Amino acid sequence: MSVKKILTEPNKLLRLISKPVEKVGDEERVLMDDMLDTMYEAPGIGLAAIQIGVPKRIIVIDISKDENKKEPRYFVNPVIKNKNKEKVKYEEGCLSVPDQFAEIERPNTCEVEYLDYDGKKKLLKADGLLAICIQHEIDHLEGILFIDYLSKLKKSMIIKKLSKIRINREIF
Ligand code: GNR
Ligand code: NI
Repeated sequence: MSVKKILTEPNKLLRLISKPVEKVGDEERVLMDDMLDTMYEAPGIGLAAIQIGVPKRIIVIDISKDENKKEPRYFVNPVIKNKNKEKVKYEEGCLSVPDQFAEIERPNTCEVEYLDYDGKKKLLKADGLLAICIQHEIDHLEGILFIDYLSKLKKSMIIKKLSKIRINREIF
């Protein structure tokens, strides 16, 4: 179990399309454990493998509020089967877009088919924050960040800010 470095925009790796996992084996389980450690440490409610530089279609999520009752969820090769036509707005953030937040509109419920930690096929009906988080994480697998849904102006302002922060980090 180890905490990895989270990549931040602008980083080309975040734009890769992640590859499907052929078999959920020990290597994938070690990766999922590391992702969870990294997510809890950040802290965040979800993480896609590409955020720690691994282009595999794996995400982890824990939306539980109580720190003493962790509810980790693992999704390998997740596919959204059914999106609700009804949309909801939610103020989103992203560990790869630090300190930036924006209201994003997404379907309010969805069904997702995936393999679990043991490689077993599952179907989950999600709503509320879980539905939003699943969609945010699956976007990462396609190289999409929430800022891509904003106007060109808002998006470029955010990228400009993040680029400056990066330059400052390199100097100091
Ligand atoms: O920690 C996170 N919080 C969050 C809040 C609203 C919508 C989506 C998220 S996911 C984010 C962690 C992250 O960047 N996952 O990719
Ligand atoms: Ni994110």
